[in-house]
Amino acid sequence: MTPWFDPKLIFVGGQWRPCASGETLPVTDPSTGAEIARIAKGGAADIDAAVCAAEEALAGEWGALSAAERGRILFRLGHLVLEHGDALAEMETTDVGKPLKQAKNDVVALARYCEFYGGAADKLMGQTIPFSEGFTVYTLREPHGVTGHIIPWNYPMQIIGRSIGAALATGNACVLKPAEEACLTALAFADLAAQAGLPAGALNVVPGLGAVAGAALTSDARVRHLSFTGSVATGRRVQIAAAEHIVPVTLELGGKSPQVVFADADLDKALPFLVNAGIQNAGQTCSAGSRILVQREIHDDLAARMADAIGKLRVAPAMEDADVGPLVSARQKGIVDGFLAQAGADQVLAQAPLPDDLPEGGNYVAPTLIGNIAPDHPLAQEEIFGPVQVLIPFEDEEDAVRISNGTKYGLVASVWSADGGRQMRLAKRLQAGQVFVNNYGAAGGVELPFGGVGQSGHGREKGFEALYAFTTLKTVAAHHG
Ligand code: TXE
Repeated sequence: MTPWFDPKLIFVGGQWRPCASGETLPVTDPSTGAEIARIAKGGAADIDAAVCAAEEALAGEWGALSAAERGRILFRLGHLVLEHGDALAEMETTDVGKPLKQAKNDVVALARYCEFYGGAADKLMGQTIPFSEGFTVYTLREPHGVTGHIIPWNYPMQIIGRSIGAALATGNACVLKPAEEACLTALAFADLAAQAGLPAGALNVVPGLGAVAGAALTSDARVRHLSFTGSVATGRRVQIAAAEHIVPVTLELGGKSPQVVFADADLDKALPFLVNAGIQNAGQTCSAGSRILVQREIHDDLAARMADAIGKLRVAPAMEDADVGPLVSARQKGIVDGFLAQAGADQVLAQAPLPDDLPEGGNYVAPTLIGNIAPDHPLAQEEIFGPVQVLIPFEDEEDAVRISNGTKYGLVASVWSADGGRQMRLAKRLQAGQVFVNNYGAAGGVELPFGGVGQSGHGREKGFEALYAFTTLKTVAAHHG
């Protein structure tokens, strides 16, 4: 996998250039542990240059474009993403360690975001407001200005799409700080955006360490909106930094999302969702449905079915496109191994085998089903971010709601039941930003507003909602007598 651009450079003001320090960071293939490239170690000076370039873009060609023209650029960008789909997927697979077919899904999602927000760019409208005689009052939706985007390593393409797509559609100029573990597709996206005709400075990409480049971006007073996806601890820091300059923040901080399975559920339909929601991207998914709540009378049946399915999962290097690849880094594997060490032998209900011939330097963790566990156990409370599913029995609807809502998180939830009334009751009572009925995730749907409550964060991304987040509303009251 050799990128068509030089990954050691940063992309600022429409130009590729070295970062100010000239230092680089390694890009490691999680499947083997081998270094496959190097990226720039951007710092405060590079963030400063990127913010200057973004301000110039707003004052120049980018700021003067009509909404329809911004939309056209996003459409062209979506086409280019699909044209380069194979290269992008391979890049993501070797950078993140996700099986190739999952990276291909991410390519399609990125293109869909470009299409969705390209189409929406000229459809975001204000209102006219009936007011006193002698006035005409209307609202304008205006971009914030320079927007800062800090993204994690688990779904770079999807998160770039939902965040940058909406910000560009509404006329902001973006500075993107990708995660140090996975920067390649962010750089590729910047190159494709330039090819699509995006004016210089509208999108700037500066790889670098979170505590350095990321912190510089969050503390820059010229950045008028911050969008962050990552851990609760870093999200808190981002929000504190934003408070210094009274800047709005969108935070998406992951979860411990429950899937509630009632005795009347169609288990044949549910099973693949219950398994996949926990092992997709080796469980490194913010919206992973990783807590399976199951009604007591079908607990043993469902446990046996899940144990059988999880025990048969195939783990392999990401390019072999098996069910589960490695985790992104040795650090992430250490976190997940640490969680698994908290499970007693009687709590590990099933584990997929790790083949003997897996490369030694890869970050592999066996997909695992945990059961016999109290709802307040750390394994049932904390985001593990690895291929681990936890099974918890419940007695009745009341019990299910209590356990479901009994964590600090609230990102996604699902209810599996044939009872229409129960579906509606739980959809209302489950504390989450998205609730799915008899499915999980709706295949990622770019159209569907997404975000959390509690420590899963606040603000909404995706869908039309994101366009409101990336704009500020101005009310104009004209007195004409
Ligand atoms: O996250 P961080 P990490 C969770 C998951 C995982 C844990 C740790 O549970 O095990 O977080 O992952 C940038 N100022 N999620 O350490 O630190 C960093 O460079 C500004 C859930 O990777 O939050 C990267 O770009 N930025 C999650 C981004 O923040 C800073 C996805 C995320 O890194 C910074 C990823 C700072 N001081 C992890 N420090 C989800 N919601 O999907 C770091 N960063």
